[in-house]
Amino acid sequence: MKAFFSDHQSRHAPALELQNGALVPHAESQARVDAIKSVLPDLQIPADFGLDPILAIHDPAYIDFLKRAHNDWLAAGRPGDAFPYVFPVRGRRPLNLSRIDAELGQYAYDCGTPVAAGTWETVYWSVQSALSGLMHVLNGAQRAFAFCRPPGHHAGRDYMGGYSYLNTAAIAVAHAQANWVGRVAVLDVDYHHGNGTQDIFYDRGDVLTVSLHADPKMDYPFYWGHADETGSGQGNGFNLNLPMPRGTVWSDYKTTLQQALERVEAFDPELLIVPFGADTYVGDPISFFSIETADYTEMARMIAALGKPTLICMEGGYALDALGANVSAFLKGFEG
Ligand code: SP5
Ligand code: ZN
Repeated sequence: MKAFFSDHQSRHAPALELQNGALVPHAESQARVDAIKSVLPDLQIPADFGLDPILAIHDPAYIDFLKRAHNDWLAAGRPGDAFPYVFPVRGRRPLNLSRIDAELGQYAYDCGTPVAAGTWETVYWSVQSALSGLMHVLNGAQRAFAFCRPPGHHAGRDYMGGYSYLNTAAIAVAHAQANWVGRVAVLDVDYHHGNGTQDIFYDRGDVLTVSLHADPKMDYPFYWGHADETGSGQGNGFNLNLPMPRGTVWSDYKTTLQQALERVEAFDPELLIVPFGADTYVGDPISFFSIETADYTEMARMIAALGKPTLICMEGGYALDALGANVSAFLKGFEG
């Protein structure tokens, strides 16, 4: 299957993140790029679809902020990556503040998603990879792999978090629907709940969002991803969360995936988008499922059996020594 990636996507290189009380080397590193590239010898350079598809999902003020945040940080005399440290929680009135720290807190919800020097360029091209994969599918291919990096599924209309800045899968949904596509299903198989995607489509009945993930009672992102979040208004019944306990092995994951696939089948989408995270892998350094490399092939075969045109968007996966093999095992399940 065709895979899309731009070398601009290598620029983003945040040094540190705050994890469990310590500043540690950032898990979403450039080494991930090398690991995945090593199993994808024939990467296609994405076309440039411009800003409009991004603005179909994201708040223009947020996009403006992302473009200049790191420069504003440097202009304030700060070294390194731009980090938030104070957040406008519950009920703070909207204020038009231009102090970089105030803006960072307004647009971020965690301390793991700093804006680095090359962040804008990288996230812009990550979106273009998703859109190029999408257009390949809309032009008749049965599937495509968008090697999106950094991840996207935690980003909302006007917020970043979870290493995500622009929601690549959501932007692909909007662009598909700006063409000829009606119903789109998003089946998220990253270890973490796809909170940004859920938020963006929560009141929509023409976009089904399904996420299989670690129970947010125990794991990031905590405040989203619970089973009773089912959608609102027109979207009531069109969001399905399937949380699983830490330690989940493939045989149990498989049963839950079957449930997810039945829901997708009943929805009968014209297009399927799969945010894929290899952080469900048993050896992932920040996650706690027990999926083995070979299991990814069966996981993908089950998804492919739906027979829907499918765009796969790369999300997480941090076990550098196995990341290439896991991605390649997953993609293999879609072939033949
Ligand atoms: C796209 C994606 O996978 N984002 C994940 C963001 C998770 N950030 C918080 C990770 C906290 C991990 N704590 C476990 C430490 C184990 N030593
Ligand atoms: Zn993840």
